[in-house]
Amino acid sequence: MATTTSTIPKTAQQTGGHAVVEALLKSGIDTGFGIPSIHNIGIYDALRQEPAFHHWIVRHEQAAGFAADGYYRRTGRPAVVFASTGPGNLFTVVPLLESLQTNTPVVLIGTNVATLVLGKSCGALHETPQQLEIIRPLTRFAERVASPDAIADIIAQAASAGGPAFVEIPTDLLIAPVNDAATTAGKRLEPSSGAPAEQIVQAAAQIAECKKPVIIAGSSALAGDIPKSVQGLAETLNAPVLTTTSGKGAIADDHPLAMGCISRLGIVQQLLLESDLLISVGAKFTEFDTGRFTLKLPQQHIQVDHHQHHAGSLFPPTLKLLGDIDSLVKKLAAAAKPRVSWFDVATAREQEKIRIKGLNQESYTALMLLRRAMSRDDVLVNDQSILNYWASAFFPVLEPRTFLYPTGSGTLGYALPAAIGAACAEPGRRIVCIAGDGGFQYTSHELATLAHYQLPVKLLVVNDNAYGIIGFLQRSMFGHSHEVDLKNPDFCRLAEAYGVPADRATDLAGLEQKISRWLESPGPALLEWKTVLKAPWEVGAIIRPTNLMPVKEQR
Ligand SMILES: Cc1ncc(C[n+]2csc(CCOP(=O)(O)OP(=O)(O)O)c2C)c(N)n1
Ligand SMILES: [Mg+2]
Repeated sequence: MATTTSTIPKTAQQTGGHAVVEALLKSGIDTGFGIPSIHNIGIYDALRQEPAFHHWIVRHEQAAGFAADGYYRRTGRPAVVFASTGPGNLFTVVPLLESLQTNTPVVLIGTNVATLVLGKSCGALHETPQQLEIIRPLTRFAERVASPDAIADIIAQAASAGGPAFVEIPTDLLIAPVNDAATTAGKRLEPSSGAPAEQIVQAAAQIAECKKPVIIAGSSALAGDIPKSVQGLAETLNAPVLTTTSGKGAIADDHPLAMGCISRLGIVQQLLLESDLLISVGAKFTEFDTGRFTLKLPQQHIQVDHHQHHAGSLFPPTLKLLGDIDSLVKKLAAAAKPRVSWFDVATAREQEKIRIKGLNQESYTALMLLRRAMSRDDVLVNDQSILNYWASAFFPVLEPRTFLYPTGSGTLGYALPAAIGAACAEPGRRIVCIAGDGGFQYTSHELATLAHYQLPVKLLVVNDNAYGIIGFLQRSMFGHSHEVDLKNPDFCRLAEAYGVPADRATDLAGLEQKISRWLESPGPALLEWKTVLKAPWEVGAIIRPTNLMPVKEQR
């Protein structure tokens, strides 16, 4: 990871706050999102003096967490969240959950009360019982700093934790002097060791013996050169490539071997039933993607992943290769002999397209309009709404790291702040963001951040004045809906009050007419689409699984 050198003059007295910023830069982290508070002002004073570090203020610590998550997913580089003792830290727990479940590295630098009153239950400001223990389960690494001299080492470990990490610093340590030598130590957590050579030989033999290989790429297949290596393996084997929802983009959807996302089941299930070997690469098989765990995998399943953490699932592999994903995939490709194709991807996809188009659903048409209006490398950030479920299943993604989706927690309110994180990663990059009226209101205050930095985030709010998907579920299970109707504000006036230009479409034709002006305007823009969409399960675009399958019945 590239590191940045601090520009703070070394003659000045170094404090714990300086040590934090310096250690972050040394660990390759130069971007953070947060809110200053009485307990972390020591850090903010160091940030003031450090132009190499890019800090973005948001309007809620939850948004800082989602922004850091979005920043990583867009760039592959971790960002930091600065939060304060108690409420500030606790507001980040849902983002930490999202990042944990998707192995997204983010570093929460949070404070605690001063050392003198730590653990005393004496009514100190923001005092929170067992703060470290509340947050620890949502991280891959959580540690309290006991002295300013320990800051550098602990931050270096946090930055290399391979998932969310929490560094808790009692507030007094941030303004206490630091021993200069100690801030340069910085040890990193060891990466997981590679798979033994015999396992690679075994995997290569299984691949050579199989007749109908399929590849599924997940979010860990988006990093670095892995997409190219996966494509190389697929081309050698002439194997169709599927992705998980968070792995969308690991292969360009217009590649001749790309078979799209597993969440749409149907054609995916047919392909997997025909196949005799699955190679999954950095993929997690979630309930959402697998039709409530009902998806049937081929008899043989070679799982390639980079860490034990990532491997646990209700879909156990028959052979597990843990280690550096890129080199493992390259080794498998080098050992494989070129073969002819066993599955007609183009025909299968064409037939599916005709079927889905024939359902005449506005959701699908709108997504195709959007795809045509967006460039290949524009980014789409999702919330949890009916249009997002369609996007998981059917939106074609053409580049790695251009499709963000809260698959880890399934939380509402992810899209706008994660889009902000993605937008901060690359000035000028257009980020499209889709949310429903319900989900949007979880974090709509972040319109202020959009306007503040004039970020080119184009927000589509699909307004059905309802928690629409829940209404569908209720009607389908109980025959009635209850407590799903919403009385909403005027979203256009709301956006305009924040300084974000807004427009409204009241039907699909209006959407089509307004889409290019909305996407091409400079800076942020909100487009409200008033409509009532049908869930993909309601119209048979995805066959709805009825029940959770017991684990035994998976194979
Ligand atoms: C934090 C959180 N609370 C509740 C839910 C359950 N939930 C999933 S989708 C949904 C409805 C969202 O409404 P909206 O954003 O308007 O999208 P729509 O379903 O109407 O398309 C709800 C309540 C959730 N996913 N996350
Ligand atoms: Mg809605």
